Amino acid sequence: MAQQTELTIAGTTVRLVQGDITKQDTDAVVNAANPDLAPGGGVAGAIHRAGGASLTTACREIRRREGPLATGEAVITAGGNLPAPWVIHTVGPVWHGGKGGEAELLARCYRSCLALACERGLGSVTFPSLSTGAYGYPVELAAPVALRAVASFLREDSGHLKEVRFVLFSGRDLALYAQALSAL
Ligand code: AR6
Repeated sequence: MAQQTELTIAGTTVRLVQGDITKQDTDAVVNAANPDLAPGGGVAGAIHRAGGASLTTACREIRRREGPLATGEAVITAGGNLPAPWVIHTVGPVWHGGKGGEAELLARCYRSCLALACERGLGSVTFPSLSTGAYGYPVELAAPVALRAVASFLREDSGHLKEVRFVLFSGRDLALYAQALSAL
């Protein structure tokens, strides 16, 4: 069966691609951050490496001023050397088996990032698959939560957003997100 990788919701195209978050040319890319906004591994490591020292310094400054970032919240910095001019940093929930409100917290991450993007008048944003790496959230459970959160946000108020992109690292993850997109 052909995979569905695109859907337009209230004038915004939701698009799924396979690739690397640091190569995306949308107005913003989203970082799967830790509460300290430190480089770390996975998406965060890659974004800090590609963004360069100015990105890491901006994160350190926010951490110093505002303390640790709470799960589900989002902050924005310039993108440094990344193709995307902005990076929206959010902290996904750590998976503890699903009874600790993980789904609601994960949905809140997507909403916080989109709200910030709209507040800044951005036209496009790329998400990675938040929480499904080091934080252990099963991707087959995270994909429908992520896509439903984005869809319900866009149906309420999509601001200037023309595109919300998801970049999936593996073909398996892409297929699971495509399945969830088809089910919307
Ligand atoms: N581009 C796109 N997707 C990627 C990339 C990349 N360059 N690298 C990894 N992925 P993770 P989390 C995928 O661990 O679970 C960090 O150390 C990866 O395969 O980056 O939210 C932070 O500092 C997985 O599917 O994020 C935090 O401590 C997904 O992106 C913690 O990990 C998310 O994996 C956050 O964990």
